Formats: sequence, C-alpha cells, structure tokens
Amino acid sequence: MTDTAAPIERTLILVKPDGVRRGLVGEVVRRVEAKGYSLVAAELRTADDALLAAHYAEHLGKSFYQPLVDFMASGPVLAIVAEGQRVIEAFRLLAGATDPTVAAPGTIRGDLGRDWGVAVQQNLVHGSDSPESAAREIALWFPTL
Ligand code: IDP
Ligand code: MG
Repeated sequence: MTDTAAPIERTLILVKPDGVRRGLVGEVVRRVEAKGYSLVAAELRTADDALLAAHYAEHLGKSFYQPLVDFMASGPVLAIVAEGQRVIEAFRLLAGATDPTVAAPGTIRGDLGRDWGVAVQQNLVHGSDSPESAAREIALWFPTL
C-alpha cells in the first residue's frame, strides 16, 4: 500500500443484445451506480461489423469469433463509459466469470445469465479487462470522448 491516491480510470461497459432484449439495461446500470461509479457516456446503438471486428480483434481466428460477432450485431447494445478509482477491475468483478452458468451468484452474469443454447456466448455484458483495453475500446465506441 502507498498513501498516494489511486488514479481515476474509465472503462467500457456494453450491455449486450441479450441484456437489452431482456430489459436488463436498468439493472446493469443500477449495479454500476450502486457500487459508486459515475456514468460518463451512454448510447444505445447497433454495432456494425467493422466496429465489432476492431472490438474483438483479439479473438479473430477462434471458433466462437464469427458467431460472437453475429450475436453482437443482432440488436442494439447499450455502450457505457463508467468512471472511478479501479473501475476496470471492479466492473470485471461485478460482471462475473465469462460462462454465465458458472458465474458466481451475486454477479451480473451469475444472477441474471444462463446458457441459452450456445454455451458461454450470451453473457449479458462486456467490460474492458485492462487500462490498455479500456483506452482502445473507449476510442472505438466513443471517438469524441
Ligand atoms: P470476457 O467477456 O469475460 O472478457 P472473453 O474471453 O474476452 O470473455 O470472450 C469475449 C466474449 O466471447 C465472451 O464474453 C463471450 O460472449 C464470448 N465467448 C468467449 N468464450 C466463448 C466460447 O467458448 N464459446 C462461445 N462464446 C464465447
Ligand atoms: Mg474479454
């Protein structure tokens, strides 16, 4: 521990098309705000293939890549930038494990998600996994921020 203040971070959160279709936008935003983080930007939009290819570039070539991109383009997502000390780490913990069937109860995925037929894919939310990812993803989704 040091006595210097932790820097204020920003993270990109997406409520994925399954979350929007199920009416869970408010529940996700409620959890982010209740934890104490601030919203910097929020926009409901349907992502195009170019944006999703850039967003998920790290997964290109994996078996789940094209089904994932197709799912993410299947309807609107709520893209959010949230802000606060250690928000990147904190939202990953709020989201829970990638596979919603086994994500811990208490987390967004664990409380609200399940396997709907394509294992792992429909897990309600995305959250940036590092400061570098957050900067890259915020620039993609909100180029004017
Ligand atoms: P994360 O969202 O927890 O960071 P990643 O490994 O970065 O998980 O995967 C990105 C997204 O790709 C996941 O959120 C999920 O929607 C989907 N995904 C990951 N692994 C699989 C899989 O094995 N099958 C189908 N979809 C997957
Ligand atoms: Mg990831």
